[in-house]
Amino acid sequence: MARMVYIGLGSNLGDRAANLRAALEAMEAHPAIWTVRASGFYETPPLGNPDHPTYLNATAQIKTTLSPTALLAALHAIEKKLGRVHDSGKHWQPRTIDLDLLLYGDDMIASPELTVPHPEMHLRSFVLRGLCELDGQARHPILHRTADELYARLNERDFVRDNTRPQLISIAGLIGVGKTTLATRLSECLNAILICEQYDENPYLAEVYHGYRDKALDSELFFLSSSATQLRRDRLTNGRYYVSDYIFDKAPIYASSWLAGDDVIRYRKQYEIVAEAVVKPTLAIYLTDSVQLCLDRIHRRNRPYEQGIEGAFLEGLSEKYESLFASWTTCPIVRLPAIACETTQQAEYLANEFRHYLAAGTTQ
Ligand code: A4P
Ligand code: MG
Repeated sequence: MARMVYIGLGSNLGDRAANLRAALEAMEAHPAIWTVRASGFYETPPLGNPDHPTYLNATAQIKTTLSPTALLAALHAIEKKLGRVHDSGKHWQPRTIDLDLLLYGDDMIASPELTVPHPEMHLRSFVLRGLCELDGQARHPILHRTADELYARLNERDFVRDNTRPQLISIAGLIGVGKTTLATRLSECLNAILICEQYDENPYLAEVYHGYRDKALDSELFFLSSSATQLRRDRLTNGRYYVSDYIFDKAPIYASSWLAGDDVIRYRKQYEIVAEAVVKPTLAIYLTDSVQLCLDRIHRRNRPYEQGIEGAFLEGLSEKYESLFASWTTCPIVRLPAIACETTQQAEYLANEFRHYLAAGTTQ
């Protein structure tokens, strides 16, 4: 039976467009492969080594009766015919043509010579862009997300899993959206260290909420110094999993809501100094819900100083979060409605998904 398969094509040596066309023709010429469609050819910056030549990438949708391993052998034969030289000692060298097996129906394969779905495809815009063009509804059988959903998480960037840095998942979102509950559950499922914002230790916060604006700079600097200490690079272990119930980059959002005049400049200077030494997230989760439901939770949890928070204040924060994530390029950003993570089972399901974005963790 013929299976629907997606192939990623890349070239950054020689006549790149001719190389991609020749690879598509060679697939078409194979008696057991039918090229259904190819995406456009996209110029992409090299992932890995910025000094390498830029790539031309494309994605092809084919039908084949070949088994996955026979198909991989056929793709290698095409690479060889088109002049690809494999330098076994070196990874990711410039190449005339690279053919990666992205999806083979909804099969999941993990053998020494073949991993399907391609283990990095959900981290690469240069793969997903073409895939979305062909079929945005194509499903990743492990992540259970469509190509459109996975592509939207990358903001046109490409990422790599990197075990030489701490594996930090940071959860962002409005006050009362449920960040701490989700962070706690995810940290349990992932055996990660939980990092929680120390709002109850901030001696100025209650006064600020009660309208004493002259305490706002102290309050914001307290949060800044506390989170910069929690996330300082020399305190976190490379390869270890962490989940934080806030995202460090939200600090200026709150500061701009509370501060005015010279305080903004004073705060900004401090922020730039400490931000340098803070671990960047590997994955960001933006938890969303309606302002009304956030207000309901704020009233239910009944922290006295929060009871004066108004809908308009949350609307303003929400706009600022939206604009932060619209141009976010630090790591993939997962937008998640609060309703999708209310139970422990949902959290377990999400933890399994998010594991695919992290490098293999250390065991200590
Ligand atoms: N292999 C395992 N699973 C697969 C799969 N699903 N598809 C094994 C293809 N091959 C798979 O691959 C090495 C071995 O991976 C194969 O022998 C196969 O058994 P390779 O193509 O021989 O070597 P490679 O391409 O140097 O390594 P790799 O890991 O495939 O690199 P990638 O992932 O292809 O990345 N930047 C841009 N902008 N565009 C690019 O296309 N490509 C790379 C290389 C780096 N940066 C890039 C691009
Ligand atoms: Mg390859």
